[in-house]
Amino acid sequence: HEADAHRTDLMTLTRHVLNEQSKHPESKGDFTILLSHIVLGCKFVCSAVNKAGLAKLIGLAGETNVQGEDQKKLDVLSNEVFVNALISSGRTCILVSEEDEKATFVDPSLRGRYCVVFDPLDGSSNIDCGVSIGTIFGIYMIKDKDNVTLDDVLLPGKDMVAAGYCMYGSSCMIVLSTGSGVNGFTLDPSLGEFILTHPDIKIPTKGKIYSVNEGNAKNWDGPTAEYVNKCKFPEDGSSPKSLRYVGSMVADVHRTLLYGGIFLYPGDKKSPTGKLRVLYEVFPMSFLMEQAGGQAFTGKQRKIHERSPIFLGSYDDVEEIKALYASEE
Ligand code: AHM
Ligand code: MG
Repeated sequence: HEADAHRTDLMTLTRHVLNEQSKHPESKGDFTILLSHIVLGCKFVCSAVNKAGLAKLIGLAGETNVQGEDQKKLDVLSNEVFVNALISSGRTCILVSEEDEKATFVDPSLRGRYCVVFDPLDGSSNIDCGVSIGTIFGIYMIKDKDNVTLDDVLLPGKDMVAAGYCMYGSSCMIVLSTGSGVNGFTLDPSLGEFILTHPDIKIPTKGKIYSVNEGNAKNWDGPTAEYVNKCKFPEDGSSPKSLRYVGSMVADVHRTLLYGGIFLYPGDKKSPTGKLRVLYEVFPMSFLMEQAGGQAFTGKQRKIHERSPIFLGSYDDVEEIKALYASEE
């Protein structure tokens, strides 16, 4: 019967993307090939994260990354794996990684039409204690692969053709949007395949959770402070929201996507542009939120490692904080 059919007729990520691409007669399978290389990177990082304690992979590699932070071995490794996988796919032309100061322009002989912006291993402060971490990526498509410049990736998030993340948590999951909804795939370790487990994810229109680093409250601006205060002391007689904050963007956004609520990393007096990076953290997550029926509002920075405040989550919850910022102007 039906349950058995599901067990023998698996909707893998590759099959799902092939199905989606077949709706576009002009597609030549390039996108499917690109994604299968991203999936390879995710599987490698997943296996490395799971073995990290055992293999003594954890520890400082003795290098600092472009933002001057200590770089852990796993970050270096993950970056190398993704860069190699993306270049060898033959489908990319520009890569922007959080770990590399400069964008990588792929050799013309290996060039394809896609630009990938990514954070290979986000949530570095959580690596050593075994808390969920993740990979975040966004994909742009260029018109002319023989004539590429950095401007081809310095584009608004809404111009992405796809975005997603992989969470290395209690299970390994890829959440992906190619511009028609959001789907979640869980790695079946015995098969080494990502199987569609969360079809057509829709975020609840309102949630009961807010997620923010309250340790920064001293420096918050008016609207953020007022919003968080309202979460705790609602004026309309509703119950207060619960606070959940992992400190790993992928885990915090994943929970927000599934349970609803709001995630915020605002700008404040100390860091007016917040902490999270526009291209490979803020834009892909905003793309996913909007595709899931939620919303996101961000800044407008346009340099490869630039930061921006971010507020994302359930439609109604984001609407509230947007109104507070609008009334300030
Ligand atoms: P990282 O790139 O050094 O890992 O920093 C990004 C992380 C995000 O995953 C998370 O949302 C944020 O930093 C948490 O920052 P904070 O510790 O300031 O709350
Ligand atoms: Mg990061």
